[in-house]
Amino acid sequence: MRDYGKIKNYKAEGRKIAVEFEKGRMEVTVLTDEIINVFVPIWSDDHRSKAIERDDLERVLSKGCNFDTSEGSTKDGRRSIEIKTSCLKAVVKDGGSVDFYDAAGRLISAQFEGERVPIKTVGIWEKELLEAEGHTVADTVLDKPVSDVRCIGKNDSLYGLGDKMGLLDKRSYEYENWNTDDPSAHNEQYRSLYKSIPFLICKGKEYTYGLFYDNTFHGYFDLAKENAEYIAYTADDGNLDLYFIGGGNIKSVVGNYTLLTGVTPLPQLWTLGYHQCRWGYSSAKDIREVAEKFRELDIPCESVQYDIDYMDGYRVFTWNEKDYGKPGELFKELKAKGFKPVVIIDPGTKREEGYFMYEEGTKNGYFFRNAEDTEDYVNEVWPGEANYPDFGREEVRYWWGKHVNDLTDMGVAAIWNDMNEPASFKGPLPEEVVGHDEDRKTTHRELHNVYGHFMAKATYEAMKEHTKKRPLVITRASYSGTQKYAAVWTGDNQSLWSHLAMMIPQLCTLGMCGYSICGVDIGGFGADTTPELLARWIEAASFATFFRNHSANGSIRQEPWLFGDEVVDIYRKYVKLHYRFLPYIYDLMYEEQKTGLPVMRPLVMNYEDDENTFNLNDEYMVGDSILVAPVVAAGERVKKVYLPKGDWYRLTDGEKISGGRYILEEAPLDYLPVFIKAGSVIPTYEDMAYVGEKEFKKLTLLATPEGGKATHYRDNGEDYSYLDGEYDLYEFEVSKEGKLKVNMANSSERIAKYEEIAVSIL
Ligand code: MIG
Repeated sequence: MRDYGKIKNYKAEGRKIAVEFEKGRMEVTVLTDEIINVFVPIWSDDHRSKAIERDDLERVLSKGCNFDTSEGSTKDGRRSIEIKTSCLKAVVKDGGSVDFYDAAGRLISAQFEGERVPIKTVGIWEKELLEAEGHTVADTVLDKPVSDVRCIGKNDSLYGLGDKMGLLDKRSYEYENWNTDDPSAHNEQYRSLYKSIPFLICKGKEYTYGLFYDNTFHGYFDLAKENAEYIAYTADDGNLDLYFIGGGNIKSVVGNYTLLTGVTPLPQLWTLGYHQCRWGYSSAKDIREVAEKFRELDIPCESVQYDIDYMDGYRVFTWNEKDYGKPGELFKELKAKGFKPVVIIDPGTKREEGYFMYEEGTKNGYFFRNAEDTEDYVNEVWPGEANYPDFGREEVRYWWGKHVNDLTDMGVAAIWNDMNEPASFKGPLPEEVVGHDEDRKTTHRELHNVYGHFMAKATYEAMKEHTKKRPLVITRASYSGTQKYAAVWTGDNQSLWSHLAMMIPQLCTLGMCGYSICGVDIGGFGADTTPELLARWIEAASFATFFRNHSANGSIRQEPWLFGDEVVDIYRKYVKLHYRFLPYIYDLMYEEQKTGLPVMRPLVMNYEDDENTFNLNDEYMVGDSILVAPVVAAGERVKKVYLPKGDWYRLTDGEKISGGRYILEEAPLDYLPVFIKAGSVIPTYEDMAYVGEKEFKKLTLLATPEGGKATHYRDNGEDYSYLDGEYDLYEFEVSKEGKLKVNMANSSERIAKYEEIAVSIL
């Protein structure tokens, strides 16, 4: 239990209240009326946040805030300091506990002041036996330098933590934040994956709040697993740097979290389309054949991506001419057919005399140093012995960025960052490995969880500056705030039904953590997919913002045409469905710039009072208007669908169905249950083979018989001219009779106009 002794004094300065205890100190800072930071300087006097950068902080502070500070005492006679805004009240007490109250004066998050009692007690000898047998026995370490244990309600739900496995409601799980590349089949009790996002949402009956523990060191969450009464966050090092986030509901908590750490920037339109990939397209011929087959079979596609095979001996920023021809040649050839080149880049840089990356990096001291700081640190990845760029330094990011520019000069349209946990074949990087956070020398202990973050930042900033287009960077590892720089995918899943099912909570959770552009490997990366699994997977993923089929070398190939005509037809149908709704997805991304709310979201985000949604794992919503209920179980031909209160319309036949209940939906293999909420107006496009194939001349507004309103955004889909007003903003109103009224809230003559805007009543 935390005990800093009695409060000695406190001082309010601007937004900050510095509290001096007998045995420690704490700063409470009011950022907005809905965000209060509690900072205990255990490791450093300043925050050293990687998630909240200077621009982010300015944006937050520009919101202004109002609060009062007063002294009081607790029921048990302890001295306390109360900091009260219009929305929250933080109460700092003798001993160092901090409680939070909402605007109605309800205690919503009290510090747990008892002793933690682990539920599992495995004796040392038992542990040895179990481990000898091959079992992993995790230590329950309670005594960590950074610790925050908070009471929660018996029935509270918990959401968040990024890409972690497990159900949507993370209650009763335990997790670790330590970015991990583990190729075995990710299962429900995995404690860590590739990303570390220490952001949680707690939802009780009468309150919802967020907890963001901004700390990049190895962190641990016990989410009411060891004890139903509390949740515990601990870390090996760093500060206790808690942002308590109010707002009253999930949407505003997510909005506040993205206000703090940034939103996913508006992407280029094409990036939201379909992508094909495989580790093992090992020549120009492979890529060309796959690309052509998509056109031939009339399945829309934007890119056939280049995995590590395209490099010369896995040396980053090189090109394997033997198998892929002259650099840029294939790009040009496929560009004529509408394909955009997307290439993978790993951080591990081959150690080899004469190789330019090695020479430049070594000469300038751009790589991580060993624990003694006597020489560059060496481990092994795909190219063999490799060094790790010290991405925390601006100079190193700039250097890396110049090579990224060489790629974009060659024609590369998007970059995919892999292995940036970072992965290492010869055991993990020791925590003492030396690197930097900007100019400050530090160790991997602090940097590990932000390695991918800084790499993504290096890549994004270079692409943005150099190409003047909105970059697509796809990263595997990330931290809070990386959403400003990159889209994410969930790494190496497998062709398993359980992994298809897991996609829904995983992507919904990433969305609740600010990652509005995210996806999983459709069909499954490892192991061998089956016709039925692939069909159900493309259906289930058809509204994903990162929409890519990818598979591993060594597994069976995963292009849809290898699974027979039925699968090809299903595949085409759902890729086309995705493109039909592309303007709606893009509109949601436009909205997301302002609200931070994701495209794909769990039902609980939209229907927070409906307990049937609290842990609904096999349905999701796209914005507020579309409900998707994919079949994610083998052999299932009837889907149990929960429709929240209100009226819904089945997309395929327009039948009206009243909600607030479960329905059974016949779901043959080629059918994805999709329902449109009454009162929706949804912009849709005509068929296309890829974005850019033809002008968007016709927009069809899909509306329910009630009519309704929609805002529709259109820009050139590529660059930043929209920031100078080069966009059209349509306000549509469809009457009950199906009559359309159009108002332009913004209009630019540089943006092409629709020749026809039609209304289609469901
Ligand atoms: O050690 O580049 O998650 O998407 O195809 C495997 C090869 C390295 C892991 C990525 C996967 C990619 C693969 N990579």
